[in-house]
Amino acid sequence: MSSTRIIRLSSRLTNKAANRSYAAAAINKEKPKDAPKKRAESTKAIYDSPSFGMNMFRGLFQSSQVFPYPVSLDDERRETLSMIIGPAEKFFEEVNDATKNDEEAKIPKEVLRQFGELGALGAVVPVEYEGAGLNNTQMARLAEIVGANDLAMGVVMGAHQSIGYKGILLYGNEEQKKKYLPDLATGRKFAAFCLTEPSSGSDANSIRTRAVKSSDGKHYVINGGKIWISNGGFADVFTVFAQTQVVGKDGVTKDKVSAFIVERAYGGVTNGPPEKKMGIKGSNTAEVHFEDVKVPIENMLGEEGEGFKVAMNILNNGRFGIPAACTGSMKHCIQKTIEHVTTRTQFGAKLETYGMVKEKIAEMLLRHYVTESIVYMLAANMDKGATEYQIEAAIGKIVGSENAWWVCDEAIQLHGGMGFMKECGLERVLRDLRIFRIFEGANDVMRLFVALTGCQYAGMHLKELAKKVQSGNLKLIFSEAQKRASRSFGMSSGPSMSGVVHSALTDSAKLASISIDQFGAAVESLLREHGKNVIDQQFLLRRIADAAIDIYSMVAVLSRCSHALEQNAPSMKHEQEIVDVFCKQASKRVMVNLQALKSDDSKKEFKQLAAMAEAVCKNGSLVQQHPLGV
Ligand code: MYA
Repeated sequence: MSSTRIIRLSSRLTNKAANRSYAAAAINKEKPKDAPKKRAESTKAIYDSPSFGMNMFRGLFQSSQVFPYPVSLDDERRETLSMIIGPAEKFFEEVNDATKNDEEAKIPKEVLRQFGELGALGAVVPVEYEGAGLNNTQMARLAEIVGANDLAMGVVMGAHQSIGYKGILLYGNEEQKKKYLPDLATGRKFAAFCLTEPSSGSDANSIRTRAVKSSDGKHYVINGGKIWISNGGFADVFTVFAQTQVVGKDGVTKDKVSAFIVERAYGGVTNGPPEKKMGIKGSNTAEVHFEDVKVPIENMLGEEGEGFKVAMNILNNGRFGIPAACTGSMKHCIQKTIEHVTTRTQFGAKLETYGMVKEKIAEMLLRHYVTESIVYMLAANMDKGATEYQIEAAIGKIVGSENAWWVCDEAIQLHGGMGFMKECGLERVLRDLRIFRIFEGANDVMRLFVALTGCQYAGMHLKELAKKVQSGNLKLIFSEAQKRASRSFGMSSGPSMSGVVHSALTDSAKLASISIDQFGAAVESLLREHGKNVIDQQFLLRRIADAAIDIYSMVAVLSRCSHALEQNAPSMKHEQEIVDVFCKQASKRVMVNLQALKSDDSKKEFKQLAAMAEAVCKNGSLVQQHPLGV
């Protein structure tokens, strides 16, 4: 995280003037549709987020976005979706050849054209701009099909619409939408998202590409280079982020990122050759260079100097596509595994009969169920107008990409030698999946983002609590003292989920409740112990993030399974078993992670780990002597 973030965060955690809303509210400028009431008693009101993810950092169970399980499909949308699923699956069976795309490292134009005819390149673009008019839930289902068949195609699709022209949808004015969306939504033109630079990967704010306003004020001149741009070799329209000189309220001129719509046709836009990659080879990845590119002033996207927030919000908004595609990919791997273990005989019995095989298959099912539950919860919340889902989207990205990697890896393992052969098809999926833990926000950085965003929010509320306690609010003092006392005597059962979770899941819900409560307490003591320095405690932040991921996952599956039980779904018993086991496992992991935050043993271990890493970095290579001495 950048030093500006450290300063900002520390001031929020410690300064008197720290009472302000956080990221998403600031990004969206207008009050979010789901914004809850501000606290009346405070003059500088603290913001109460509607997000479950934010509130778990306070040990609270904010249920509005998670219970009942949100589904955003009316009859009409359900029907449209079933009309899309068939042709999309047929397209992958009959038109697209994922193996050939991988071998030839390209997807033929004609195949992309036919993909566009399905509406898949303008999925969430309103019909008035020639898009398919799907909502995020429908789009997620489509992404699932794409992910099950060809992740490289998913990347072309995602780079084009989830991020490439998403800025025009989210921030474009009417003129910009009318001018660009119809061609992009139909695939007559392609888009790319140009953020990353040689010196700026995870640290997205540090880009060097520069846009200078012309003296007549009619255009900007852009110079700079971007790397690893998906669709960069053939895109016609680029969302480009560049530093601009902005005069602040204090009259001081500063570099701030702005976003622009840039057409290749302007001239001065060139690209490098396609990158040679480990996976997603069918997709095109290339450098894109901008040399004295004259961009009309009306092509600025959003406000001048607000480009970083534009970029972050595009990424937040598009992120659910990753777990959606990964869900499909996992389904494909599980399907292949089932076919294999039910037909392959070894040591005189079918593989499916062995305990170790059963355990691996069951784990695959848990990971798939969790990811799928998060994807559709997230997509439905976005459809319902939620604007605060950045923690949930980051968690979805981490969970989807890591679970899919694990599932595919174990699918290969269960296939034995066959899995390692090209012919089986799983090695391509594994190669394709590897990048999903890296791009659109590396999972390590996403973990820090989850932990710090949540801590920042909890920190603001803690400060307010302290103020109220100091002012002698007796009722509050009493209830807080009671809460802390029952926690310290191990008597707290956490926020109740009864009434929202189905009664058949009561035991699992209790585990989730206790986890939320203990998590809130752990975040509080972490903030009290480290204050602003929590930002430097990455060993601890990682464990906070992992606990947060498990807690959100538990709540997502509890909600989905409650929905299935209420509907008397034929699969409800099976789902209940998944949830029972998952919550047992996840809550144990939460406790282990929280324990590690405070135990002296862990502190010692973290110090040792840091020392080891520092030693090899200082040495420039491994430190230990070879066992043979030569
Ligand atoms: S595209 C490139 C992807 N790159 C990244 O994702 C970059 C990752 N880095 C970051 O996200 C940021 O730099 C981090 C913060 C998080 C590290 N939501 O001082 P700050 C606010 C809302 O912390 P930094 C690619 O890979 C923050 O609160 N707000 O900033 C293509 C603060 O607000 P305020 C956020 O330390 C792959 C301000 O911004 C967020 O510099 C192709 C400054 O924050 C956020 N997330 O960095 C994929 N972050 O000023 C193809 C920060 O109000 C698609 N803030 O205090 C594949 C899809 C496949 C399937 C699809 C099928 C359809």
